[in-house]
Amino acid sequence: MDKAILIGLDLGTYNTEASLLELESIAVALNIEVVATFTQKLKMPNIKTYVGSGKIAEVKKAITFLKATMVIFDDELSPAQIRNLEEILDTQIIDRSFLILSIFTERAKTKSATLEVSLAQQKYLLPRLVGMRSSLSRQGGGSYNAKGPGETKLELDRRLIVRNIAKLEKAIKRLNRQKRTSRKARTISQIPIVSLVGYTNAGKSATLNSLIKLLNLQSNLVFEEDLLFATLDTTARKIVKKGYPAFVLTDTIGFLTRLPHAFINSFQSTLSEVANSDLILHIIDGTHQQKELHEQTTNEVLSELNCGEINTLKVYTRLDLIDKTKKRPGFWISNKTLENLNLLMELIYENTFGKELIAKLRVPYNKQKIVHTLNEQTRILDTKYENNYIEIDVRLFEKQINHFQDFIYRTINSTRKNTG
Ligand SMILES: Nc1nc2c(ncn2[C@@H]2O[C@H](COP(=O)(O)OP(=O)(O)OP(=O)(O)O)[C@@H](O)[C@H]2O)c(=O)[nH]1
Ligand SMILES: [Mg+2]
Repeated sequence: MDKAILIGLDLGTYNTEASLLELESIAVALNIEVVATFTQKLKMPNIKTYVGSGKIAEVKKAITFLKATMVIFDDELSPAQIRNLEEILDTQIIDRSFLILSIFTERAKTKSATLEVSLAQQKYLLPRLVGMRSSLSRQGGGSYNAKGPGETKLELDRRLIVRNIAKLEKAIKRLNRQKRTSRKARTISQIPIVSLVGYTNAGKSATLNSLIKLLNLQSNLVFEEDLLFATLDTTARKIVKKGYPAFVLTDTIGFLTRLPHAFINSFQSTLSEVANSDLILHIIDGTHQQKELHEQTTNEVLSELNCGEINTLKVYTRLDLIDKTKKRPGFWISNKTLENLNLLMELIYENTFGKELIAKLRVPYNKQKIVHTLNEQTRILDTKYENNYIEIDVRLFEKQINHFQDFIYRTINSTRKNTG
C-alpha cells in the first residue's frame, strides 16, 4: 500500500483544512494510506516548490522517518514545480488534479464516462509532457492506478495527445447526438426533467432508487454505494405514478470542491442534462460535518453550468441517522426507511406542474384517448355519463390544464392537500 504525505497551503482563499480532509478521503478511496499532513500559511505559492524551503526540509525528514512513498499536494502544480519537488524530495509527487483524475479513471464504467475521463486525462497531460516524464512513468506503476494516466505516459508525444483529444471529442460528440435525439423525443412529449445534483456521496443515486422502490416501478435500480464518485455519468428514469403526470428523473456525477476546470469541461456533455432540467433537487448529506461547504460547492458548480436560474429544492438525506429531538431546518428524507419520500414526490409535482386544481371536463364519447389519459395522469373524482358527453371531475395540476384545454368546462382551486 502506498503511504502518502499531504501538503496544503493556507492562502486565505479557501478552507484549507476542509480541502485537505477531502483530499484525504480521495486518497483513502484509492487505497493510499495518509501518514502525515503538512500545512503552511503563505500569501502566494512558491513558484519553484509550491511551499517554502523550510517546509520542504521538514517534509523530507518526514518522508524518511515515516517511509512515505509519495507526496500529494492539495493544488494543481506546474510541470516545473513537479520536476523540482521530485528532485529535492526524491519521491513520487502527485497533485490534486492528478489524484481526482485517478479516481475518475478507476470509477469510469460506461462508454461516455470512459470517453470523458480519457479526454480530461489527455487535457491534463498535454501541458505537462515536457519535464514530467519521469514522474508520470512512476505514477504508472502505482497499484491504485493500474489504468491511470501514467499508463499512456512516455511514448505519447504531443502530437499523439492532440490527435487523441480530437478523436475523443469526436466520439463524445457522436454519443451526444444519440443522447440529444432521445432528449428531443422527451421535449416533444413535454415530459419535464428533474435532476438530482450535489456533492459526491450525498445520496443522489440512493434518492433515485428510493423513488423507484416507493412506486414499485419496473425500472432497474442505479448503482449506489458508499464511494466517492460512484456515479460518473448520467442515468435517466421515467417516473410514472398512477394518477399523476410523468417526469424524468436524472442522476449524475457528484461535485467536489475546487474541481479542476479541465474536468468540468470534459464532463460538459454529462452535465448538460442538468442545464436542461425543469427542476433541480440539490441533495445534501445532512449528517456530514462539512455540509455547508458541500452546499456551497454545488451552488458554485451549478452557476458555472448556467443553472442558477433553475428552480432548486434542497433535500437533506440520512434522516434515519440523526437525533430527531434536535431542531433541524430544511427538508429531510431517509433513503433507508423511505421516510418523507412521499412528501418529496408531492414537492416534485408541485414544483414541476404547479398548484393542484379540481377541474370539470366534458369529453365527447368518441374521445376515448382523452379519457384514458385522464385515467392515467389525473385523479378522477367523479364520472357521469350524459347524453352527448362524459362529465369527469378530476384533481390535477395547473400545468396539465393545457393538455385538456378543449374539454375543460370549469376549474376550481383545490385547497385540500393532495395525499397521493
Ligand atoms: N443511512 C442512510 N444512508 C444513505 C441515505 N442516503 C444515501 N445513503 C447511503 O450513502 C451512500 C452514498 O449514496 P449514493 O446514492 O451512492 O451517493 P451519490 O450522491 O449518488 O454519490 P456519487 O455517485 O458518488 O456522487 C450509499 O451507501 C447510500 O446507501 C440515507 O438517507 N440514510
Ligand atoms: Mg451516485
